[in-house]
Formats: sequence, structure tokens, C-alpha cells
Amino acid sequence: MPEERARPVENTGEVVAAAIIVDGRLLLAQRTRPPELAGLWELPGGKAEAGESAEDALRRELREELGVEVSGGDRIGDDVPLPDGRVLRAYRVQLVSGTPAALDHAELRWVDERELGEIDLVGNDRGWVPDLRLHLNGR
Ligand code: DCP
Repeated sequence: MPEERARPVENTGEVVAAAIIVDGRLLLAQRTRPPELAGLWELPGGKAEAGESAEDALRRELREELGVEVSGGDRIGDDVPLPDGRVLRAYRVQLVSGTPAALDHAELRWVDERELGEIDLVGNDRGWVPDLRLHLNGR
């Protein structure tokens, strides 16, 4: 039935972003695209696929973009509605194995609380800074 095919699959509307904190520093990644976001820093992540849980999307995206294995996925900060109708959500994840590499970004940087306040984040991620500070302070 056409209605069956047209029904949206759960989770297709989410973009996941990961807060990886090691030794009091947060991992940020510098975007290469699109042109209006290139050069700005973000929590790495990406679009969840149809039917994929947020935790699975985080595991897949970080494997693809950073070459690392992560676990967990407790929410951080507020939902950020994106112009295309998706919703962007941040999650705290734990690094399980591997050393992050910039496989899909221009560069990676581990920032402390002060540096987080100074770096040029993508606009969508800026609202998370107060929550990220709490996590960097060991909460
Ligand atoms: N986004 C954001 N902040 C983040 C992560 C993503 O504002 N920390 C935004 C940028 C894009 C949208 O979410 O508008 C989707 O992110 P990506 O382009 O990074 O997602 P993918 O990696 O899945 O996209 P693609 O593989 O199509 O490049």
C-alpha cells in the first residue's frame, strides 16, 4: 500500500553528535564542508540511518570519521532543530579503543574548558557549551 511505503521510519530525523572527553579535554573536529561550515569546529557525528538507534549511529559515525570504537550515549544539552527538519542531539560517549584520526575532517583538537570558550564552533553546537563545561569539570 502506498501509505505503508510512505510512513517515515523511526530515527531517520536525527543527527547525532559525540562528546568524547579524555583527561579533562573534549575532542573537537574541524569541518571541511559545506563551504559555509568549512573551518568551523564541531562535535563529530552525522545523520542516523533509517531504523538505526542513536547509539548505533554514534558507533558507526565515529568508526567512519575517527576510526575509533565508542560506547554509551547519555544525552547532553538541548535538542537543536535543523532547517531540513532533522533534529541534532549531543551524546556523551566513552572511547573504547583506537586513537581518533581526522578521516573525514580537516583536523582534530582536544580542548580544555578555556579553549572550548575560544574556539570557533559551528553555530548549532554553541548552545551546548555550558553543559560541556560541566562535563569537562568532571561532572
Ligand atoms: N551538524 C552540526 N553539528 C554537529 C554535527 C552535525 O551542526 N556537531 C549538522 C551539519 C549538517 C547536519 O548536521 O547540517 C548533518 O551533519 P553531517 O553533514 O556531518 O552528517 P553526515 O556526516 O551524515 O553527512 P554526509 O555523510 O552527507 O556528509
